[in-house]
Amino acid sequence: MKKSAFASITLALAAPLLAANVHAQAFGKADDAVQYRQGAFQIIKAHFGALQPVVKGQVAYDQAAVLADVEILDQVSNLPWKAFGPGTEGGKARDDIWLDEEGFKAAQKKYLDSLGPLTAAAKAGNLDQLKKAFADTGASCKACHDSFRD
Ligand code: ASC
Repeated sequence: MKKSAFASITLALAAPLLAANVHAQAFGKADDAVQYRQGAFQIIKAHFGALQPVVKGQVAYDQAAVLADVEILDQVSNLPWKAFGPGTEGGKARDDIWLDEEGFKAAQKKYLDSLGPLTAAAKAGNLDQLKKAFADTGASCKACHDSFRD
């Protein structure tokens, strides 16, 4: 084998490993990526969960408080996805995340898209609208968990 061919085959084989390494590098190590995304989901859970007693009518509807929670959701919901890079398997993540990247992306999009109506409802101060949007967002959480989380 010619030296150049050997070099390009070596590079082709090593490239995915390098990519994984570079990605993990952004978080120091793979476990940092797992902790990062779990941390983001904890924040999401806390602020989505805070809406639950409101839509169930267990606490008084406070438009400003709801909007504050939803605005945090809007921000933090952008964070976890880039921490699912190659070589970051672990936590409760199923391998399907890496085997079905399109499906995982579609599930992310469904969730992120659901935040539009949730935000609109929170801004409008309309509790009925909020209930509907909350249910839709919750359904998108569940759908993703059912397919991609252990
Ligand atoms: C939550 C939460 C989830 C979702 C999901 C919706 O409040 O922590 O994981 O809603 O249970 O079905």
